[in-house]
Amino acid sequence: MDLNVVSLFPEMIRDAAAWGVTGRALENGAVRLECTNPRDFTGDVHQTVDDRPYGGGPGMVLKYEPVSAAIASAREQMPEGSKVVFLSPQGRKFNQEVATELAATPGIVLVCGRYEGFDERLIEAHADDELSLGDYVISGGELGALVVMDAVMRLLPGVLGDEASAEQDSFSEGLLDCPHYTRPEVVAGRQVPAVLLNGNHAEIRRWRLQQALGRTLARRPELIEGRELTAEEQQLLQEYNAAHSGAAKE
Ligand code: 9D3
Repeated sequence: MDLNVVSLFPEMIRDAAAWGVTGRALENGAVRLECTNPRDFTGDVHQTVDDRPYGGGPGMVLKYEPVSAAIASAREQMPEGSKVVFLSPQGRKFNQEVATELAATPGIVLVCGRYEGFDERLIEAHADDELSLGDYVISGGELGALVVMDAVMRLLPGVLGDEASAEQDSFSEGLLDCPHYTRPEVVAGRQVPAVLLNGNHAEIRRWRLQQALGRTLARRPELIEGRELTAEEQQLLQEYNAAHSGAAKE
């Protein structure tokens, strides 16, 4: 896959993407990453990329010409069928389903805002999609682009090992994770749940599914409501609720 990030802070993108799973995807060639800086597409000595908003008010707005020229330049280097995606608080909420859609495209141009935002005509002229991370304020689109890049790259063939790709197909899809433990067996007076030590893998699977269901219903009920439960899952949830009626800490 080809990624091109249009940003006034390309180092932020390159530096963050160099780590972990995304760094490995770039190293092994599964993904090509370019950054395009609108400042390189200005014509004045001051390399002006922003200006005051028409109608007045606080803050500055990203100018049409340099950002449009940066997007056009990025597009030219991208394969046919690539998408131009703006990051902005007005976008549709990014989630795993959107990540899956984007992972099926040959390339993405991610356009990052700064200041108060883009001249609206940039979005009209260029945007195939506009994405937000969620309902909170951050200072620009770069962290949004990095989140989208990470979530999408994880879905590409050959980016994760077998272990993690198997996980994506597992029973727990769409649920919160079960609790995890590692050595030592007792720490700060707290025991690892006995079921995880007994080597009965059928029982361990049931316990993990039960924990995932119970925690999801308690913390994110909307994830359970949009889901058909099997008879086993319903029984596990009833058992869990009977055992956890009340106390958060124990
Ligand atoms: C405090 C400024 N706000 C006035 C109502 C508007 C505003 C403008 C620009 C708020 C944030 C930003 C910069 N944010 C992004 O570019 C951004 C973002 C976000 O703020 N929240 C969630 N997802 C995203 S993706 C890009």
